[in-house]
Amino acid sequence: MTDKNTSTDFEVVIVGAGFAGLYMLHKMHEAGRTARVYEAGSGVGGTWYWNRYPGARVDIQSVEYSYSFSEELQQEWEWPEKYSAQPDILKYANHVADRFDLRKDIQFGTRVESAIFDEETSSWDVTTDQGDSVKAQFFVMATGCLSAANKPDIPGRDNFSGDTYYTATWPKEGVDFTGKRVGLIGTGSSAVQSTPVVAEEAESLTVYQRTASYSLPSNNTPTDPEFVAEIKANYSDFRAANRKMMAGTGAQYAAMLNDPILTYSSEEQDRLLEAAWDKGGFTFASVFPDVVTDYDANEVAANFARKKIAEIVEDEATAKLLMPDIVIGCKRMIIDSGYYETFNKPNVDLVDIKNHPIDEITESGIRIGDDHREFDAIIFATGFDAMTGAILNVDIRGRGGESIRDAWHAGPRTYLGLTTVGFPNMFVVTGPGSPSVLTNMIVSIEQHVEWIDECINYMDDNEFSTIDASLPAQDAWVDHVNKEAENTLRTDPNCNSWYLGANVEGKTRVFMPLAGFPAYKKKCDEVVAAGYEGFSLV
Ligand code: N01
Repeated sequence: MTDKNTSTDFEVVIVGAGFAGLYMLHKMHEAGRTARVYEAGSGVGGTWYWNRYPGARVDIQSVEYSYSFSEELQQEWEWPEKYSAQPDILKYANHVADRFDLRKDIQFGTRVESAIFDEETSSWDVTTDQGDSVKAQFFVMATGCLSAANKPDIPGRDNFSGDTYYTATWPKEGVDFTGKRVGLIGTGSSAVQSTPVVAEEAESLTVYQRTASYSLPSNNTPTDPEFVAEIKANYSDFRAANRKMMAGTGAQYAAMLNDPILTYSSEEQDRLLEAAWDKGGFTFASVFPDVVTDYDANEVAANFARKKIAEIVEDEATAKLLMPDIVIGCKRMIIDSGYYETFNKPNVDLVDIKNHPIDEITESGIRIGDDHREFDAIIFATGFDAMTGAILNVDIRGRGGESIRDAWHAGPRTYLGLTTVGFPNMFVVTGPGSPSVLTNMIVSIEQHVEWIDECINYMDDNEFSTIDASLPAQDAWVDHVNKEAENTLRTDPNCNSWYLGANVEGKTRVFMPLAGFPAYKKKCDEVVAAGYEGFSLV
């Protein structure tokens, strides 16, 4: 099929059918454009398609972690729980795909292998592992920030004769750990969510911890019908209020935002932190504005969290090991359902590997020095090559055949987190240099998709065929993102977060997202109002 206007096969090729790809496709349908989505999985849902590990659930309440673009959709959909579990979120993604008739333009089971910019025609030549070779004027990477699994090369990894699982690519049919001895590597969100569920089933569970994490109780509940009715009565106001928040979420708790923590007496600090802890979820993380900017303030909140661990975990030595020694909030906070309590179970054990990494994975288990433990299954909850991994996994070449891998060799460089110089007509949804993972992802996805859609319409209306960011604009933007990061404790040298790429061996250490949704959105709107300032349009 050849598009009638541009002699390309499609006006837009979109990579990924997660929440970003689905909405991008919907906007293209609304605008009457020809579009094709390529999706490696056999279904929609992106992160919620792949991350089917036991206990997977969202950490932002579902009335917020859902699309706002359709009033009918947000009115009709019912979430069973405050923080929905992965199967319910996947159900929602499938509902959206059907309701907006999206499947007809999604090719499943297809991984995009390369995208080469053709300077003659100002379009992209895209190839896939299924033998497709198509041309499109616009190329949109909707590949998600946390989609390329990090599979650390621990010696002997492939020698294990038992079952090996990665939380980021969990088997569709599920796994039954009943009667099994399980080793679990990692203590990030995926590990913290799966630990209590695996511990319920398994004969024994041994958790290998390199860095202790701060985890907050979700206090998840079944949906409160009164609360939801109240929101649905004024859903657009509720969404608008959240968009005004730094992270695009949490307006409901804005009243709890207080003065700097250090201005309170220690009794008051305790009382306020206790109240935030009891409310559950990210309330605790956002209750004081200075916790992510001031070391002394941070230590107050961190000590409170450590005290909570000591209260919950009965074995003193285990409690001590579980107490994090890093800045609170420098890594993404975790929301759990009974994580620390799990270490009170007789079949659960914690092995600290901070000072002595795993020596090898053997045929039958994991060895650290003389300590060899045998397992029937090993779970790698080892996270992702975040923000850039999925982009760099595709062989993308822009002007002059320049590879994006070369362009980003010292860390990602973007203008607005949406585009990168030398790669015209290519957009990244929630790319590095945008608020993305520091926000409710759906809020950021909607804002990016709408910006891209508006940009393409503008190009059409004004008969532009090519858009590219300018180098000075991009350089200034990268400087801005770096400066903003330096103003927080998230770049603390002792904190090896995936925000910094520090969880992946050999990856350049650079803070990739940009905090502050409202200011970012304002900037994007100003760029448009000024006739796409910082871009060259041809
Ligand atoms: O990954 P992580 P994740 N040897 O990178 C350890 C989102 N998410 O999948 O901290 C031993 O946080 C690593 O140790 P260290 C959310 O944004 C959301 O858990 O690097 N250990 C760490 O403990 C989250 O932040 C939800 O020292 C090794 C763990 O593996 C993001 O995804 C649920 C190792 C990886 O933790 C990533 O979370 C799940 C090695 N060689 C995920 N390599 C929600 O709640 C790594 N580790 C919505």
